[in-house]
Amino acid sequence: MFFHLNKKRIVCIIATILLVLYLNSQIGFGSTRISEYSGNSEDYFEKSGSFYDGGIAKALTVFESNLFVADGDDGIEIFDISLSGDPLLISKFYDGGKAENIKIRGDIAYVADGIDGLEILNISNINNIVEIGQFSNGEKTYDVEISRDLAFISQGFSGLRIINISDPTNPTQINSYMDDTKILHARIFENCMILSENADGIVIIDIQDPLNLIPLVSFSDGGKAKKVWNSDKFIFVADGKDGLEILNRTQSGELTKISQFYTEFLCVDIQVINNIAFISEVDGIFSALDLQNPSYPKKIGEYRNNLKIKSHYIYGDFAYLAMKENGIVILKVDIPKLQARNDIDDKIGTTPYRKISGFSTLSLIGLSFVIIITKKSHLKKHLMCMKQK
Ligand SMILES: [Ca+2]
Ligand SMILES: [Ca+2]
Ligand SMILES: [Ca+2]
Repeated sequence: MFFHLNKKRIVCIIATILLVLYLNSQIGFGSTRISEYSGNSEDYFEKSGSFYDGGIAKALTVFESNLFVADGDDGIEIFDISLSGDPLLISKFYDGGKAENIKIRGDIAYVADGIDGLEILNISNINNIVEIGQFSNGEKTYDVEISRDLAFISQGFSGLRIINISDPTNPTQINSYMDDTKILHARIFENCMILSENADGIVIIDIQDPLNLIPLVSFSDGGKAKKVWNSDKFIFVADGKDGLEILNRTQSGELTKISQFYTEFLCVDIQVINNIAFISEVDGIFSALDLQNPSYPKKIGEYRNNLKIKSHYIYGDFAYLAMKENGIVILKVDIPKLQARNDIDDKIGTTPYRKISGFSTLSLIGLSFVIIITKKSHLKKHLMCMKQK
């Protein structure tokens, strides 16, 4: 040993280690940092309405002045949202299955309907919704994305199916993609598709030629990819316990993670609007993050209600939340005020949630302290030896 351990030094070292461990438990070292966000939810999100009549609200979308909700065992519910206050239920459609997601194109609604597969509904007369086509292969369907004459349906371990919908009365599978992972969600951007593969992260596929799908790149580093979003430069992953991850797609097409925002609960949904990321956490937190510096996302506003959130959809000045067993909640979102808050924060500087992985800064400070103590005692001993000489 290069120094002598006397009682005093041992006590000093133990005290330092304990202090470092305590401070770590407060600030990081494998745990989520306590939020320093001190804003009031009412500052930016004002609850304007809600609705519940059974079912499991899983996904929603807005078309014209109507809100379409994929409501699990209740099928599809349509609300008039042109009036302020609670949404007005104006129509329903259910014929078995479990509505997981819905997309609207013109007069047609495409429903990912669980075991019922893909259902194609004519919604031109909202009071008399009629099923005009269905693709069913006995596999559970979780999500549907539409591009040109094609529907891309996510079927969990049964992969992604590409369905020709040019004749909506006769949807036909033309191709599929499978890679032994659970595909939950798909999002189209440019000529590509990003797949959320749950525990296996995300994969980007070139879909220019739907008959020849080319996997381009994938990214996975733990977590569970539930939903993805993209901007010109970045891909955002709602990654379960890993929170929100922001990936950069380099010139060569590689994906590199540039930042991570740890959430309190599982991060289940993401949508980006005007440099603000809106994220949902499963146990009732809906937040806005400033993305002006994507390497350092900052929380600038949040809404909490302690109910489960499955997904959200921002449209105009409103956020529509699918609250699973609790129906839907509508929030009025003050986006200009959130953006103004961005600018203020840039001046005063705030600290977001941040998980410090591995050895945190404090660990390093503590370690340096221990080294200095030991070095100092070694130095002292060395000087005393020199003196004696
Ligand atoms: Ca319902
Ligand atoms: Ca059905
Ligand atoms: Ca991850």
